[in-house]
Amino acid sequence: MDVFLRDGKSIILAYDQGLEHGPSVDFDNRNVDPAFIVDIASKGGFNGLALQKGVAEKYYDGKVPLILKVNGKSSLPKGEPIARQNCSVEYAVSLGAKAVGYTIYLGSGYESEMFAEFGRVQEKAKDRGLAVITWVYPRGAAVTNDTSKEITAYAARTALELGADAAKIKYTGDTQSFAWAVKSGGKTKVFMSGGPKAATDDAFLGQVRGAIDAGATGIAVGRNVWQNQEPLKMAEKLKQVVFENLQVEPLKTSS
Ligand code: FBP
Repeated sequence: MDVFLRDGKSIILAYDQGLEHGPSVDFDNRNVDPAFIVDIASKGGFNGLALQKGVAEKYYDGKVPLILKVNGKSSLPKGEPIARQNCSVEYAVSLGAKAVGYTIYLGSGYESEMFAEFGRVQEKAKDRGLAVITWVYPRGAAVTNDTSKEITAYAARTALELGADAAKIKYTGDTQSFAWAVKSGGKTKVFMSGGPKAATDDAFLGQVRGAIDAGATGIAVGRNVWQNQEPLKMAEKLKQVVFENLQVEPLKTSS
């Protein structure tokens, strides 16, 4: 994971929403272009960039360490969520990835299939010297609240138990409860996931402050950066909060 860290902390830019949500939900005329995001990643000083393989093949410029998402799904199927592998670890290596990313829907009726597939991906990635980052999102009929203290801690712990180097999980809404998730993750580094764009920059920065104060290693976010009218200014503020301890009121807002 060291390649993704600066002084033990990290800001990662995520751009797989084109697959996960579809272009008409999240994108405008600027951020629909992957080149716009790849440019933000390097100019904004991000420590990692998460892409699906097709975007990486055509747009990745090698400037920011790549996290290759090796599974994913669209938003169209209904029912219990499952995201299957769509890219091999070997192919991720050939694209220059320094880590693989894998989403697990904790609590889904298909959870055990994702656990098994993740296990195979994790072992191959370790063999090839890649870091393993898992997006652990509690989801499905069995999950009533995906940002509670209990379920976020379960998400972080699942990542530890299954061998991930880092877990990307939703924010609980306050520092104290998120600290339990960070503690539950043990040596698996915890990253806060962003969620839909917050009402104001300060509202989002407050969440980031809260997560970092809780002991999170960093953030792995997308929409709150590249949907911002001034993504590079947002990147600067994020770096101040994460690396320079800028104080922002840790707002009690959930992602
Ligand atoms: P955002 O910061 O834009 O929420 O991105 C984080 C992320 O995990 C993406 O990598 C992924 O595409 C998306 O959220 C998944 O969102 P959802 O919670 O709707 O499945």
